[in-house]
Amino acid sequence: MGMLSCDSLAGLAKIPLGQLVLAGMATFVVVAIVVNVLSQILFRDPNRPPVVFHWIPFFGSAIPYGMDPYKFFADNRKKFGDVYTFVLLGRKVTVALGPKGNDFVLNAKLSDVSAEDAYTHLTTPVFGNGVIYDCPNHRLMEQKKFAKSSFTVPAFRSYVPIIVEEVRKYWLKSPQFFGQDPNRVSASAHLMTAMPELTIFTASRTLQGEAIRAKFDESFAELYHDLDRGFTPIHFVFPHIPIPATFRRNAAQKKVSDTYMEVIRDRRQRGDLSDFDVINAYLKDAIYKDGVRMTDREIANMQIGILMGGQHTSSATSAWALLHLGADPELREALYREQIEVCGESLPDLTYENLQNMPLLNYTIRETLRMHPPLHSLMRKVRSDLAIEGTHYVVPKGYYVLASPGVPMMDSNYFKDPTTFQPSRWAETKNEINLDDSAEGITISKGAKSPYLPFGAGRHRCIGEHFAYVQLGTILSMFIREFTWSLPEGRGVPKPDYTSMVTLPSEPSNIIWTRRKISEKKP
Ligand code: X2N
Repeated sequence: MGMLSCDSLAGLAKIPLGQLVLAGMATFVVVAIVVNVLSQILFRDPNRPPVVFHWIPFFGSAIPYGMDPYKFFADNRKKFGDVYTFVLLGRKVTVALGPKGNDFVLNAKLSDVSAEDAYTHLTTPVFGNGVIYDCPNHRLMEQKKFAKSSFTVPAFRSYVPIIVEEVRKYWLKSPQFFGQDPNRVSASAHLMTAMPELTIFTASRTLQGEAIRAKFDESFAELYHDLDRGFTPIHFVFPHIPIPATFRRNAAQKKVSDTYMEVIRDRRQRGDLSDFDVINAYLKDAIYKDGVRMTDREIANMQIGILMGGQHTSSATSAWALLHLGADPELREALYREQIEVCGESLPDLTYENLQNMPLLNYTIRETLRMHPPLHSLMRKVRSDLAIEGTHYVVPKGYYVLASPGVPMMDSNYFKDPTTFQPSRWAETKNEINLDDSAEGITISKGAKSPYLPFGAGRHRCIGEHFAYVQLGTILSMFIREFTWSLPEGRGVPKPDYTSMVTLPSEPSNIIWTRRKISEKKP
């Protein structure tokens, strides 16, 4: 020890400062890693879920989780079972897998967990203040109710013809879908451009009205694009990271919100609230039980949330559905026959009632959501120490809990040949999935214990499910009636990409479209 003498100190003085600082930092990192590794090996609290081994503190398992969450969940399930904790960029996240895990996270008591504490850093800069995850949960519960009149059968009945019209308009102005050229038989279109556009046009027109829809032909598309680029896993981790995407997100939020406020004032002035859209729904109903009225700003921000919610999830789902149909011509033709059986040989414009009579179409959507639920991780932040039933584990306050409904949806214990896209599997299943828990031989009836939860469960369950089925059903019907299509040569359905907010196809799939009417006339 006496060796650390004047000699070595004198030696140190000769090393340039920069190198000393670097060496110091390197030493710090090495010590941090060693301490982190040793503490994982040596200090295992039997009352905490096991921790996924990671070399680098803070960073933790960010890379394997971020690259392929389902592989990460499966690998660690083999080691630890259904419950374990991993470190994600400074957060401790306890995963709870399987139907019971879904129930544990999604049906947890309000006093125990909070969605807003988990999500607000990401969503509030995008949606704006005062709504969704930027308010107490009882406010969100009422905000969901205020929107209800836009998600009723009469509303859906009015939406279907509007979506039909929007899809036609889109094809006519998009050269990728032949544009105005009546004679072209085949063309190719980039799916991940087309589906987000079709989704935003149809959702904005139905849920927010003509005035807002019209703005997407001008400035709004670019502004929403800026909001999208601020709605990423990076912004979940670092909400205010000083990069251009963040500044643009903030500027776009103000402009978009201001625009909605103008439309809101205009609507109020004109006093015509007859359409079913969500702006009207809030103009009519948005007074909380305690007498507090939602402000125009809050109603405006709600519109952003609703459109962002519908946008990513629906456009990803329609893209996956078209990809699977492109890979399975027989299924696509069966869907075409269903259109004719239900609507008649001349295929008059689709109605909401028609959609209700198309089981294969609805099974196709259901199957797409089984294999590609848009959200792979649903999180809550723990507010007070949470015991996990049937174990000795306690998840402490400050941790996150994570449910991944997609895990049982791709598990052979619940779905035969889970990696095969097979809409007909749903014909054999009762509407209500009552899981027979084989381990305990008891039938579980509670909602969140279902193995099929693409729309979540509990108080935060999706309110957009039926709208999604109407929107997807109508858009898919339009494609099925008009085109045959196939995947680029030698390609199958692409692998998923998990690096954005929703699970997307990893390849920019250029689909080859052929128009039925023309190709069937000219043999
Ligand atoms: C940097 C790869 O990528 O290692 F939109 F009104 C509107 C919030 C859900 C957050 C999931 C973190 C992933 C880090 C990867 C509305 C319709 C909603 C529902 C690490 C190197 C949004 C999942 C956060 C993945 C973090 C919030 C959506 N219906 N829309 N390293 O939901 O509902 C809405 C609701 C979520 C997350 C993640 C990484 C109501 C990497 C490489 C990189 N997360 N996360 N919606 N990671 N890497 C929505 C729920 C609401």
